[in-house]
Amino acid sequence: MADVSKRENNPEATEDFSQRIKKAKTDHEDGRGENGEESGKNVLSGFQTTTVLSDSAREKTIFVHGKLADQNAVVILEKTPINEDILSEIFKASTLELDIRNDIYSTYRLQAPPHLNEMKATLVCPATEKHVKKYQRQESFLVEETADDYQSITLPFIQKQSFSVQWVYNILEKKAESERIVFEDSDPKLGFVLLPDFKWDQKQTDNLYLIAITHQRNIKSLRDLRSEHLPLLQNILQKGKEAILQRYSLPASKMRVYLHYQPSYYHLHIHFTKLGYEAPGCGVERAHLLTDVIQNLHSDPHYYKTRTLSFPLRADDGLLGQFKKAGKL
Ligand code: DD3
Repeated sequence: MADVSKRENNPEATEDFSQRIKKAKTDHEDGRGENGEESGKNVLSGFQTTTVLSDSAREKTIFVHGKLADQNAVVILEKTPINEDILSEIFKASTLELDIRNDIYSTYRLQAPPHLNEMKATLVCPATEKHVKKYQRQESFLVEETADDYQSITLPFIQKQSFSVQWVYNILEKKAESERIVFEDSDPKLGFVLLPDFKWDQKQTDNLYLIAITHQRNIKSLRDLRSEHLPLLQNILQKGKEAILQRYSLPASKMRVYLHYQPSYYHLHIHFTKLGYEAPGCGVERAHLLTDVIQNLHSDPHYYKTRTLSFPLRADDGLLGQFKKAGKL
């Protein structure tokens, strides 16, 4: 397994690239947050649980709704994968209690030293009703959205909602996460910022997850893509793959590069996840491979304007309500 914290100085790296990678990935290595002033302080100590929204034994996650200083908050706790690089230290420095011994088989309760036993915690505060709903376990329904449905149902819904993408603008303007940027092409038309998604702890490449966010702010989703965007999409595919190879030694043949439809935020972004990691939303009902998108736009400049697109919606999603109201379900 590649140790993502050990970066080789590749003399072949482009000038632009080598300039950008120097500072990244220094946070998280000591288990502290990126806000220096928050290091060591437990902002979650006052968290009062209201309900468990969902949990998964398989994914080792729990989504909790609660209150933090009188504000609504959502906390996500996740046990992170075990990294090969810390194995020898785990074997050496842990305490072990025998659980079961039977023939050649035995099980133990192992307590690893605290620094090898981290969990990832994500806090949304203040959380809106939408955040709370998003993590509630929900049944999904597949919707088939025609071009007309998009114009008459989906587009008005998106515009009325005005989902905040302030966090995206913060990234593009270097007001947040600037030290996490893996690669940037700052061209206003073709440019993008590539950085690790929130979901990735960057401890190991097994669950590698990066997002490319476009500098162009007027492309809401896959639906808005036309052949005029081909240079942008080609650029993201090409330079994104190169940057991930340089930084994480992961070749394109190990990567899934795709868009979500519907996306969770309406500012064009591309997902890069490691093949073999079943990232949430990488299934056929939501993911569109970037290579397919590029080909489809090559054969029909208005492919995504005119096609019927299928996607899943959760039971409590307002958009599902709109489709029902229009008699489409
Ligand atoms: C989000 C979709 C949005 C909860 C959670 C995530 N990657 C982000 C803010 C900064 C980010 C992301 C909304 C929000 Cl856990 C509610 O995602 C983000 N920064 N996906 C990065 N790097």
